[in-house]
Amino acid sequence: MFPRRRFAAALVPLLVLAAAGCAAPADPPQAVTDAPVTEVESDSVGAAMTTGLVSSTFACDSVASCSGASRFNEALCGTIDDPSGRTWTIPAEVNTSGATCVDIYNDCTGDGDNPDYLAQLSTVVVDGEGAEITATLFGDNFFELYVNGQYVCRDAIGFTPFNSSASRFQAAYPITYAVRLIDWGTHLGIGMEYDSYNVGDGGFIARFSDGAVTGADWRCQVFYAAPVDDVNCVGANRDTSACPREPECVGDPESCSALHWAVPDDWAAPGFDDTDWPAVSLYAADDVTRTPGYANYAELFGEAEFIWTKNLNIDNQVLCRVTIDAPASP
Ligand SMILES: [Ca+2]
Ligand SMILES: [Ca+2]
Repeated sequence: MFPRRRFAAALVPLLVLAAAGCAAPADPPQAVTDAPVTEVESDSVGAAMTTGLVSSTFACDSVASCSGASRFNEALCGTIDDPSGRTWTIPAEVNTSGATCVDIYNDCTGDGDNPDYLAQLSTVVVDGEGAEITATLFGDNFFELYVNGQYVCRDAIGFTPFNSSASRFQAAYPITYAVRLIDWGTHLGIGMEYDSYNVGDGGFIARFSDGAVTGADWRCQVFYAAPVDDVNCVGANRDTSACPREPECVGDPESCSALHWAVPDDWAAPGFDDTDWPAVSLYAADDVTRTPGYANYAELFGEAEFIWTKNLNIDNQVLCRVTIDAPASP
């Protein structure tokens, strides 16, 4: 590490002086005090850390207001630099221009229940010789769906209100599903939401018409976690479950920190090696949401279960994957 070499070099004159029987200078060598700031990075955790709010914000969702009466929170993004100078996009580098999925329920830019959603689906061709599959999806707050490495669609509402979605695509087995999941926030960079600075929770559920569902065979990994006081709460393989849901910094929220891990370019590709990602954690629906976007359509999700990492609260950008070898039902 460069700073360590600088420190070691700075010790050499001291050792020479001591060997010669001379008194060491009263002031520490300048090379120590002007050493560059080290990256706030732990070898064991592998995260970059930032503290406080993003330095700038921008709209990263096409929805700027609701026509309906539901409480609206715009999905904004922002950027923040870590001490090494690397810029991170909060809450994630989402696909801001890709097609949105079809509404099942949307009381913001829609009328609520959309009984015609099946007729409104068009097929995204991922593999021309593949099976045609319809997906039912709900994310708290946001998802992007990739099938065999190809972007298919994204959640139409990034933050709130809560909505539910459908998609249809043609894909060949084995099929790799990859989803980018975000628990959005109001106070970008410190992982909290609303005027109350609540530490919100995430959750995602999906069912596919070939019988595949979100469940125990998926893997999920975190890439943005906040709020935290200290990186040392993070265990092996980015396990943040020992980090307190409300760290001490929530008393002075803008002093809270966030942890960032770089997203691999090929994270959604079928060939990406996710064997090091943790097994998914499953959550009861009541632990995630009771909003009508899910609750009124729970039967559409069949045996699917809500998934996330081990920490539903502070893990705010989560990527999940599964590969389905064959249809689960005829
Ligand atoms: Ca949403
Ligand atoms: Ca959260």
